Amino acid sequence: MSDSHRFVPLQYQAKTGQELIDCSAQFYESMRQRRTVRNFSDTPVPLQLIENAVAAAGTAPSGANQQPWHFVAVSDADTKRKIRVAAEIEERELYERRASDQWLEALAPLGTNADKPFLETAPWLIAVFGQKFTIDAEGRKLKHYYTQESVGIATGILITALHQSGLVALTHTPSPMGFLREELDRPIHEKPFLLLVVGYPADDAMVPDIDKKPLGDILSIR
Ligand code: IYR
Repeated sequence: MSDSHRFVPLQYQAKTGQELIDCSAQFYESMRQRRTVRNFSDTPVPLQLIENAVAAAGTAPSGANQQPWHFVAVSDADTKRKIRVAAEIEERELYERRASDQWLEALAPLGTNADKPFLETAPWLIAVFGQKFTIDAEGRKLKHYYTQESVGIATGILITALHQSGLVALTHTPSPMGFLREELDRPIHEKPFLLLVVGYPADDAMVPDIDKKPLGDILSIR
């Protein structure tokens, strides 16, 4: 076996019996508490928490292990303000013109509108970018495989890690999001995937009274 295709022993922490079941139940119990939050406190969040969460996201599986993602964590007030201004322009267009009546009806229970004050209030915005390809040292394009799936999985881990760190987040998709690439100086081969708004909840934070589907609706066993 050549060095570049080296294999190493798997580091696997075996759990058994009740321990396995307890761990899985505890994890579900914790994840059940996660809510998407739109009312943020402006209390600062240490950079270390953001770094740890992004490092966890970076452990995600990806097509051919190409890790086709980049994360930009923004706490700078001026950059956050510019992102808010650009996002609100797109969102106003969406709510007033682009969205179909059916879309607006689907959104109604969330109580959202084109105003996005949380883009300035929350201490961190994390812009997630996907790379359809990369450019090698000779300037050649190298295709990435399963970019959307890979970035989606990494973002799921990021959201989970933020929740486990005691933070709350909003998965925000101002559409279109092209302005994020320009605002954050990312290269042309990176496409914004979504924007996570991250911080602590406001003391009076409210969330919509909505449920997750019961297990029987999302799982079939055969
Ligand atoms: N991007 C808009 C609209 C929006 C769309 C969906 I689908 C949501 O689940 C939530 C919002 C906004 O952020 O308000």
